[in-house]
Amino acid sequence: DLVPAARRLEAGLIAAWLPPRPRDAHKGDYGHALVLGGAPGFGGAALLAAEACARLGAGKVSLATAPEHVTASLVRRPEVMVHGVRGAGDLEALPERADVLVVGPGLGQGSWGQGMLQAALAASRPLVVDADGLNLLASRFAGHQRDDWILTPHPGEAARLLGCSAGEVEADRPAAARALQRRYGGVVVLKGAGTLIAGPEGLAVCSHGNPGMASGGMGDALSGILGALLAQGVELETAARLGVLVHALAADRAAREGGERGLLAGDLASCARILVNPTV
Ligand code: NPW
Ligand code: AMP
Ligand code: MG
Repeated sequence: DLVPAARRLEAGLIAAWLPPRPRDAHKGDYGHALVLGGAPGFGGAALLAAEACARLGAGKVSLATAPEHVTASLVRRPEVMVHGVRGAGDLEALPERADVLVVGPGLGQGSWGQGMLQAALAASRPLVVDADGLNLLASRFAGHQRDDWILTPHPGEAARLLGCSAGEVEADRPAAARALQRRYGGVVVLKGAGTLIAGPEGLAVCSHGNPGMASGGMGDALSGILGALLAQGVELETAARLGVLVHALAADRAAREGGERGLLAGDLASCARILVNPTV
């Protein structure tokens, strides 16, 4: 057992952790998630997050991204409400109108990304913080601690958040995950083979997933999945555990269909959808 005392995440947990959908449900019952990201050059990251979020059952999904990404995003995913924002001022009340915010995929660390993160932090909504959102929490936005966020660092981001090297993170992943959770609060997902989830209830480990996931955009899809589960009212730590499990099992399903090599983040959402509909 590589990680003693950690809860192992297995497929049987999915059905138990998903809220049922009553016959008379409407989209307002499943929350409104807002994805903030996609600085110039990184539009795909935010779109992958928004798409995964929609596929995992959020009632409504909005995307706030750089104006140059609006047309392409709408062509790919017309179900998403896409807002082109030149800066945080263009957001107006969008963050407050959402139930959950996903901030970071393709955010960049320049003034655009900083303004978006500032607005997200100020909105008093549960957050999923990933990618450049984490890099900013490790630099210009240092010192934040919250109990209503999920942070999703890969080992490189974890190292920045802890002020150590990625090698040190990898040398004792459970210790790094626990240290991140103590320092930043909320729930921390330390990604990579054998993803760890550290939260108030302790440590969980996911040994599913495969090396096909070592490709650009995979983490961005995870952040959208987590946002969708929070939007549907799943409790923070359960959402983190469930989202990691569904993301990894979706990648395993996609790899069985087409192989690991060349697996794309965009392939995950349709497989993840099947997993959150256990009767299909
Ligand atoms: P190395 O060099 O491999 O040894 P960054 P990013 C390390 C966006 N994207 N184990 C790695 O180490 C993201 O959303 C946009 C050990 C390197 O030092 C972000 O906003 C896409 N080390 C932005 O790009 C698709 C590991 O971390 C560093 C590790 C930058 O994100 C791609 C690399 O991390 C991308 O998602 C591991 N398992 N994993 C799009 N289509 O728009 C990573 N490292 O510098 O934070 O860069 O992760 O690419
Ligand atoms: P990111 O680096 O942010 O794009 O995130 C990559 C995602 O793919 C994370 O969820 C990782 O846990 C997952 N991943 C990457 N490589 C592997 C691997 N070899 N085995 C299992 N999962 C992986
Ligand atoms: Mg990433």
